[in-house]
Parts: sequence; structure tokens; C-alpha cells
Amino acid sequence: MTLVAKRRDDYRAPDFTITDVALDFVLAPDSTRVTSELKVSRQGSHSKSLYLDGEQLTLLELSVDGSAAQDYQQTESGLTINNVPDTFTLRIVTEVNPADNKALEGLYLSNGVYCTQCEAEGFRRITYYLDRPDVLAKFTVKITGDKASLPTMLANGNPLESGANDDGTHWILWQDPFPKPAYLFALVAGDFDQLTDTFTTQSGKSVALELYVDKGKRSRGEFALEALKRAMRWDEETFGLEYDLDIYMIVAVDFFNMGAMENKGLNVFNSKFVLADQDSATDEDFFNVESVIAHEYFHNWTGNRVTCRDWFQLSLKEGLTVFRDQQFSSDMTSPLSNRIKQVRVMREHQFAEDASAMSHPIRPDEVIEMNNFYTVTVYDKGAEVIRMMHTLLGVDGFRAGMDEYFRRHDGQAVTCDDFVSAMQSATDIDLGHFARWYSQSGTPQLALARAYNEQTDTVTVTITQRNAPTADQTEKAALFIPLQIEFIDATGQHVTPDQAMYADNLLIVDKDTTTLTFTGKGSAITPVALGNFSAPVKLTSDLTPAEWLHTFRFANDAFSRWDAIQQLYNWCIEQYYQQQPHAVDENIWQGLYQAVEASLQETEILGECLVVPSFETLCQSRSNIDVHALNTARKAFSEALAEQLADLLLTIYQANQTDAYDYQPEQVRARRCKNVVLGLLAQLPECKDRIIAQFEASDNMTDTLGALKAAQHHDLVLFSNLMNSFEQRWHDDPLVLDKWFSLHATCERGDILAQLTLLRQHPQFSQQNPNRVRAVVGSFAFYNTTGFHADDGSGYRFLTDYLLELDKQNPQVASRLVTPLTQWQHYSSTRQDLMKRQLARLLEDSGLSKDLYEKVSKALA
Ligand code: 0A1
Ligand code: ZN
Repeated sequence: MTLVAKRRDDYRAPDFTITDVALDFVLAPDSTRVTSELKVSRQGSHSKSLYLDGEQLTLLELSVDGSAAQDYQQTESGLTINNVPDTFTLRIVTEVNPADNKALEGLYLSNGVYCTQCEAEGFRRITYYLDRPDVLAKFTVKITGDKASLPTMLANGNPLESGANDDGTHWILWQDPFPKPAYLFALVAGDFDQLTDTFTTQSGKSVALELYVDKGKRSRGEFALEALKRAMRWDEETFGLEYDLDIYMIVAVDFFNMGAMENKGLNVFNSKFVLADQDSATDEDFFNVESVIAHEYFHNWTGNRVTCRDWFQLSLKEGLTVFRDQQFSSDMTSPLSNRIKQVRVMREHQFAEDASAMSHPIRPDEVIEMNNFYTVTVYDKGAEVIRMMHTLLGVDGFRAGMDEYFRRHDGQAVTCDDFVSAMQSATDIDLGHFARWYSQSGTPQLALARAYNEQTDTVTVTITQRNAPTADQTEKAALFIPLQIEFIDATGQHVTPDQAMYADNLLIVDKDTTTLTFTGKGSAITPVALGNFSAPVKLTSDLTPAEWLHTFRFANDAFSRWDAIQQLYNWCIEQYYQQQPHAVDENIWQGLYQAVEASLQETEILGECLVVPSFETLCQSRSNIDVHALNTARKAFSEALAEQLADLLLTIYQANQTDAYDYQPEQVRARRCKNVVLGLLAQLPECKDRIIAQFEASDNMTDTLGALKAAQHHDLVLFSNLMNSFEQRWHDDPLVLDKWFSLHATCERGDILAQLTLLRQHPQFSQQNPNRVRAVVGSFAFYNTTGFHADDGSGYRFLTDYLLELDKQNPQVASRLVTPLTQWQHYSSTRQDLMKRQLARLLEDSGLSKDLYEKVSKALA
């Protein structure tokens, strides 16, 4: 199979556009009839035929201005209609089969709910259309369906009219006054519990809020509704952005490929990101609900009112909206823990993607299957790029740039360049060089080194920038990097360099080499670089373990203090990995002990500092990795840390017990700290009773899960017992059971493959439900280091066998799960061979989806 990639450079404005769409759905499980009436007009002067996208559709009727069309051709991917007038009404009747749609793209029926997912190119599975984001039309939608089983029938915009028919069906007509691309179309029909509220905007308009959840789950939706109101208020206060329709609807569904979708006025959510209460959701779940609710809401302006010209511009809406939801979460909870969370995603996942064959710029140049580009690069690195502009422009400058962006482009489909040029209008610095972040892939590497000249009493700090070739680009250029940096001397005092910087603590690194000097300040100057993770780069430096501890003690930037401990852990684990654990000497242990002891009251940073870097993060600064040696080194260090700090850890554990559960920041920090500590203590022999006690006394899911995770590391028998009791309580609750599935799948045990087989046979496992598949197979492939990387290749084989099955049903989910297999670059060559052998098996499958084909073929190229 060879599939042709689309290229960004090949963009052409559409030959025709559609201004108005009237859709009429008559819902039936295996034969839903869709009648579409389109007002089409030719763009510019040409005599081309009209080409419409369409996949897996049965065409029943086609007419142009009321007469049956004769001159047309149908293929597997579309419809060409020849000799059409300059403006005309096109009527298309098609039939689709929602019950049979297991890919969950287009219109599908799961658990009795009809639901659509159109981004990126799913609308073409509903009807023939100009399915591209730069065609914006006004939609009206009529839905007819069975009244008893589908009492709720929703589409975008406002409800206009409704009525009942004699045959037991009813109908409703919806109208969306805002022109939109087809990817923002949505329809949902089912039987739900409903929560309602109102929100008054800053200009005094009343907006009806409606949240639809599975029957019986009403109380679990309350938090999401409150979060929505917080997000609406925040966007008014921070960006002056108000909601624009009379009604805002959110529907939670159990079968969804991604997190959620920002369809105009009708967001569809994976129920995992809506439903939350104290019993069933962890603090992290509450956090995620609030942040995804906000993300989708913020899209109403960054994505819907101003949308993308083409899919290569995806980061225009996603990078910006992620940045906005990150700022919101940070304001709602706390800046430090949020920043650490974001950086963990970058270091664990985005750096890995950029080091793999899937490396791409945040604005990709070439795409075979668009669904493969909803990536950590486009989303999270995209957000980092926006954040750098925020740093460079400052809060007010950034706001001015945003205002200008909306002033210029409201109602349009635009490009990333348009965004940068709006930002340019609000700053004196030339963003021309900075804009290279949009076109260059890969993680820049900064190396910081010092030299001391005794004669002149000068310390020279040299920062070199290296941009290594990536799989997709050989030529690289230096990037424009805002580097937050502070300098401390031997006494912990802050010192400044001889040269002026861009701003206090902000240095622009825009060349291969940048130098600063310090004269007359002695030789012991410790640079604290990459404060607040001011750029998505890897940084190495010549700091010693003692200097990392010094940084922790004296740096102003809280993120840098946390990072210093992480760098120190990384250094220690390297000593274990190199078989020289004694290099982690008494001074280091003592230093760590004192650092922790001095921070007992700083619950937030303490909790985060006690987290040892993940295996995946450790991989990003190494090559030719012996997986088991590194995993063992990490565990040995973590165990030693627990031993060395044991008495302090017990104190922390006890000091951070919380009162009756409440999801509020202080409690969240205490629970986080306590459970991180329990995880460390679980490595010591005497921890069993404490784990059981926490499990039994827990009044919330955070502590229950904390106990289960600790048990998983402590003792298999204990783990099995607690897991059984957990299952008995929660066997009817799919979202909670996903946690149980995931804990089993990440358990490092010799018989893990047999365990996975049992999990797949579990009555609650369903291959058709993406959440369940991710909980079992995803957790295993991404996070079960010993199991997935078993030396005989059995973990890789298991994943491959599974993907060969899943790909036939749901290519999107299959393609996301193949990621760990494509990231072989850091490992030793024998392991690379084992991984590639399985990738080759996938490629041999003649029916492989476009989605998997693109990733697998790149990984083998
Ligand atoms: N735009 C959504 C994410 C999304 C993307 C693709 C989907 O189906 C292929 C579904 C959702 C967001 O950023 O929230
Ligand atoms: Zn988004």
C-alpha cells in the first residue's frame, strides 16, 4: 500500500462554497436517512466540476435546482458533479448505518445514544459535502426519531420548533445562526438525565446551560456545571470574551475516541471528563473535568469564531486553546503544580514524539491521515509556543495581540501566520525569527557551561544551542528561545551578569552560542536556567549535585527549585545505572534529607519533589538504553530514597491527613503529598498495615487509589486482595472500573500476559469502548515497563496482535496505541529489532488503515 500525503504548500482556496445547509435526519439504527439541501456557489471564474467529499455513504437521490442530476461520478471518497450552474441548490439524500459504525467517526449509535463526531473529516461520513474547514455555512437541522427511546434530540444552535408524528416518532428543528465549518456540526439523540443552570454574561445576556448525562448520574454532573460557569467568567475577565448563543449544551457519552469536542453550542464529551464525585473520582479527575470543560468552552472563540483555514493549521486553535485552559487551571488551582504537570507531559510524551519518526513541527507540512496529528506536539508544544509569546509580550501585550486577532479575523478561517502577525502588532520585537517555532520540528538542546578566569576574576557562562536533524527535517536553524535564568553565588545571593538581558531574568538565546560574563563576583556562580520551563527545550549543564541542592535552597523560581531536585535524581539514577551506586554518597543523602526537612511546611513543592522522574522521562536524556537496567536503577534509587528519608516520610504522611473530603486546593495538596509519600514507603517492608488502613478508612477515590497503587508496589497478595474488594464495590461502574483495569494492566508481574487475557475476558471489557481499551491495552503499552519490554518481545507481540484486531473496528484508537512501539529510537539495537519486527507484521496486513499505515511506515522508514 502506498498512500499519498497531502502537503501544506498545496493549499488552494475552494472552487465552490456553501452558504446554507438544511439537514433532515430520520434516525434508524441501521438505516438513517439524511437529506441535505445546500446552497452552493462558484468561487471565481472557472468551469470546474463540483467535487464533494463522501465516504461509506449510500446515495439515494441527487438533484440540482430541483432536477435529478445525470452527469456525476461516484468514487469511494467522493462525488463529482459536472456542468453545474454558478449558484444552485443541491439536494442529496443518503443513507448511513450508525449501529454498524464502530470507528466512532461520523454518526454512530452506542448504548442507545446517537452521536456524531465530525472533526477532522467525519462529516463526509454523514453526507456528501465540501468537508474542509474554510467552507463556512449556516446550518438548520431537523431530527426525527423514536419518541420513547430518544426523548432528547439535540443539534447546534437554538431549537426553533418541534412536534410529534402519528407513528410514535417526534421531530425537532434546530438553527445555528453562526456560519461554521462542517467539523463543528453535531447531533445527539438519546434518553438522558439533564442538569440546567443559567449564566449571565458581563453584558447582561442570560445563557441557558444544559448538561446531559446517563440516567442515574445526575449528581455526578454538578461539578462540571460549576466548572463551566467558572470558565465562562474567567474568559470574560481575562480576555473580554463573552458567550454568543442563548444556549450552551454539553452531552456526556460513554463511547468517544478522544476527550471531548467543541461543536458549536453543543459540546460532546467523553463521560470521563464530565462525571465526578467524591466517591468515584480522584482529585486528578476533578482537575481534568474542570480543565477539559474549560478547554472546550474556550474553543468557542479560539476555534469556532476564528477557525482554521486548513488542517495543517490545527495548532492555531489547539495550541492557543490549551494555553488558555492551562492559564485558567493555574488560576483556579495553583501555578506551580500546574506548570510541573505540563512539563511532565512535555518531557515524557512530547520529547519522545519529537525524537521518533513521527516528529513534526507544530504546524505540520505533510499529512496522510489528519487524525494522526492530534498530537502532543500540536497541542502541548503548540501551547508552549503560545506561552513563549506570552512571556515575550507580557500580559498586556499578549492581550492586545489577542484583541487584534479577533478584530481582524472574527468569522474567518485563518492561518498560524495570521495569528503571529496579529501578535506582532502588539510588540516592538520582530517575531520573524520566533515564527520558526511553527516550521521547525525537534527539541532544541541547550548546553550550559562555565569557565573561570582567575586573572580577571571572570566567570563566563556559555550557552550553546543545538538543533539536531529529525526524521522529517535534516536542515535546522537556531531558534529564538526566551530563557528565564537567575544566578546565585556561593552564599545564596543573587548576582547579575555584566551584560544587559532582554528583561530581568530573561535572556534571549537566538544563536548557536550565547555568552554572559560575571566579573568580580568570584568563581562560584550557579546559573539556574530554564526557570518556569520558559521554552520547550532540553537543557544540560555542568552543575554538580551540591549545586542542585544549592539551587533548591536559594533559587527564586519555584519551578527551578523542583527541577533542581529532578536533575539531581536523574544524576543519582545514572550512577545506579552505571553500577556505581556508592557515587551517591553520604553528602548527597544528607543534602536531600535536609532539603526535605526544611520543606515540611511547603506541602505543594514537597509533594512534587518526592516524585522520582518517570522511566519515560529518564529515557529522553539517554540513548542505547538497556531498558531493564535503567528501570532497575530507577527502582533501586527510589527504594534507597525511601530508606534514607523513612522517618521524615512518616512524619509527612501523618502531617498530611485530611478532614472530610472536599475538592479544594489545600486538601488536594495534602492528599497529593500523602499519597506520593505512601508510594515511596510502600517500597519498604513494614508498610502493609498502613496501606490497608488507608484503603479501609478512605472516604474518597483519591486515597483509595493511592492505597491501591502503593499495594501494587508493595506486595502482590495484598494488591490482589484489595483489588478484589474494590471490584466488588465498583463492578457496575464503568468509569471507576477503568481505574481497576488500568491498575491490573500496569502491574509488573511475570504472568502479565495471562492477566491481560483475563482482563479482556472480563464481562465489563468491551473492545468497542475506547476508554476500556485504553485502560487495559494503553496502560500496558505505555506504562508497564517490564511487561511491555519483556526481553523475548512478547509484550510487543501482544500489542501487535491486539492492534491487528482493533484496527478493523477503530483505526483512530489503534493508531494512538501503536505509539510506544514506534518509539524505539532510545533503546539498544537488539530491542529496536524486536520492536521493528512487530511493526513489520503490522505493515504486512493488506487491510491496514490509513491511520496505522502512516505511523508504522514512518517508524520503519
Ligand atoms: N478538537 C477536540 C479534539 C478532538 C479531535 C478529534 C476528534 O475526533 C477525531 C475528537 C476530538 C479538542 O481539542 O478538544
Ligand atoms: Zn481542543
